[in-house]
Amino acid sequence: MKERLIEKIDKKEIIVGVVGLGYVGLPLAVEKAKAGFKTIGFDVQEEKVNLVNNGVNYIGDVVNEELAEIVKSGMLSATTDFSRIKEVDFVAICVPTPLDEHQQPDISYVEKSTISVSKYLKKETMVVLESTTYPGTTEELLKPILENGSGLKCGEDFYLGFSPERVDPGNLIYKTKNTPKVVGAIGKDATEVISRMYRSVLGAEIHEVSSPAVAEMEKILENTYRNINIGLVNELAMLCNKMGISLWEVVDAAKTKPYGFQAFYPGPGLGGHCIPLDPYYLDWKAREYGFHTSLIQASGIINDRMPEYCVERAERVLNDRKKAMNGSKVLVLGVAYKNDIDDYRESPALRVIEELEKNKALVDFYDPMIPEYKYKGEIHKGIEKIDANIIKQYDLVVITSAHSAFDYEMISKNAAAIFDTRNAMKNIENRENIELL
Ligand code: SAJ
Repeated sequence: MKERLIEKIDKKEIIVGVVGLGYVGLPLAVEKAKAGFKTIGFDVQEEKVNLVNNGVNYIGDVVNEELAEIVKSGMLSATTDFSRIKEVDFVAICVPTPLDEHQQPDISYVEKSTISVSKYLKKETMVVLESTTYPGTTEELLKPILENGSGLKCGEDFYLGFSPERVDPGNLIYKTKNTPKVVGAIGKDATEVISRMYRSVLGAEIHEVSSPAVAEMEKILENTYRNINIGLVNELAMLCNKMGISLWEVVDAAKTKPYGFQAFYPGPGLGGHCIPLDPYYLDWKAREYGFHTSLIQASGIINDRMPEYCVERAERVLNDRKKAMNGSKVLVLGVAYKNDIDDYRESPALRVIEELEKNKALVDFYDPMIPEYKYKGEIHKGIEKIDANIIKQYDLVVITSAHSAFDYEMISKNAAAIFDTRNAMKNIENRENIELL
């Protein structure tokens, strides 16, 4: 099997399947097709499948023209028909791994996709999970499903591995193509062949590890590292405010150290579909070993508290101007979970708005990239635009995403008061109406 697969890889005869056409799967499918492998995208959402088949892009990190071209050439197509898995020799599973309402892992998307794949898995296929998950998922969950569903034997009839996605939405430098990738598979042959498949597509280092669990754990470490360091600066921001010190200035000073320090900055909380969630996959698995990941818990407590803390600080800004939060007009700028993207999943801004409304403030929001958002089943519509007259109408402007599209000079000149949770106003000289987190 190994030799035959290596030959098919080198001759680009491998048919690729990508399950899940989201912010990980679609860029990967495009890269595989661009590298000369006929690629079939699989998704349960007909709308995504139709957009892809019409060459219409919906993922910020994919180049519109590239998608259109690669689809037109016939190298990439999409389907909801999972029976076509029997056509592929390599399948990457890139489906969401969210948390449920109790912050417990929801592995159901991975499970369902793997069951679908297992029904049509044929001999001499490589199967790779890319979704961020707890260490053990590939060997304990996927392997038995694939073997039982297909009647095939892992390692003899198919290869199975884990290769974590590394996508930083909006990152203009590192894309799927040029970001180093880790591969951990069950058995040396599987590792060699799966790594070779990735090397034939990506122009970056492919780092092989000894098992899927090592690869699963390293991805969780990457994101937990960010989660905990953001928790650290959020906690220090609350302390520094009491001490009359700007943590932003402190971090900028600390990052002059050319080694051993990476700058993280406080914010209104942790957004996105990875950093706030992934560490809880490890925390959940650790308890199987009677182990509690105390730092993940501690960081979660701090990060989860930031939206409320920001509203308390906003209330103080109004109070300093003899205004009650109750009845004050507040404009929230930016609902995206981070700057210059149009994604609001897990965005802390939504909880800031919720808290402001609970305190009976009259809240509007404006985000040039997000005209409306859905939260707890309700649609929230933003105002159409901002200008000097509109800004003047509010008692307080709260900046929760520092989009570069905002005119910070205009906002500074016309806002009665500004609570800046992102240091977006860092270049504004006149600070008298600006309060910094
Ligand atoms: N944040 C802070 N302070 C910081 C950095 C980030 O409050 O110093 C906040 C952001 O505003 C955002 C959240 O944390 O709400 C997550 O931000 P992020 O910069 O980690 O970006 P994500 O979640 O879009 O993408 C991350 C990747 N980002 C970077 O490495 C910079 C990376 O961690 C993973 O490849 C990716 O998640 C993933 O898919 O796992």
